[in-house]
Amino acid sequence: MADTSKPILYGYFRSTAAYRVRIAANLKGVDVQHRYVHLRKGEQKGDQYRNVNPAGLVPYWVEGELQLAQSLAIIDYLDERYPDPPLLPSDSRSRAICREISQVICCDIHPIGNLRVLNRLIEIGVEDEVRAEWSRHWIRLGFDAVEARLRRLPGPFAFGGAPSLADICLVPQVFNARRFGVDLEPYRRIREIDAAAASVEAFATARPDRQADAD
Ligand SMILES: N[C@@H](CCC(=O)N[C@@H](CS)C(=O)NCC(=O)O)C(=O)O
Repeated sequence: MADTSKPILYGYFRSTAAYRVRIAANLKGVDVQHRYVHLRKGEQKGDQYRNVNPAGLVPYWVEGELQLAQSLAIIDYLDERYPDPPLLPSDSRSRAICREISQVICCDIHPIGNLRVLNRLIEIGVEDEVRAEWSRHWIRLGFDAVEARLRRLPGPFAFGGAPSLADICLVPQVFNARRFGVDLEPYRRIREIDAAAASVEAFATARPDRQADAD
């Protein structure tokens, strides 16, 4: 029987946007019920899931009357509802830069390599290797901007010793970059963050291969 006391997170193990929310929920110690939407099988387009989220995307957060799409909105909500530990730095300039890094990933990189975009490229006849290079291109361009910014900030995370929203967005994108074969050698700070996150339980348990729907 479903446990109505816990928020529900609709996701898919390889979805980087759902991965962000898993990390944030873990950092906040929020126990969620996971519901899985198999994106490769197209379950996001079926009536069953469209009745939940008409936009047909994951993640989707259901908590009582609250139904929420968009990973950044969900993470903002979690950060307000469970202020400890904070996901944004304490001073306003660093907070702005933290949002800048997050938005490069969530607005400039992720949407261009999303499944429905890649599927559309298939529909219009773009070859496999050209599609893969398309994804790598946009990841590299975004990572160039993020890396340049990170080199001006203290490690090992984006803002020193504690993970923030920027790290929550970056780590799933690194997972995705590896899937597409992006050479991460030029991105010293990005690799440093990924390595630091690997030893934090909240990040480790959110990894795609640790999810019940992983195949
Ligand atoms: N901006 C949205 C993006 C959501 C999104 O595009 N999710 C992808 C998985 S990472 C999805 O559901 N794709 C299904 C599809 O493209 O058909 C967010 O941050 O939540």
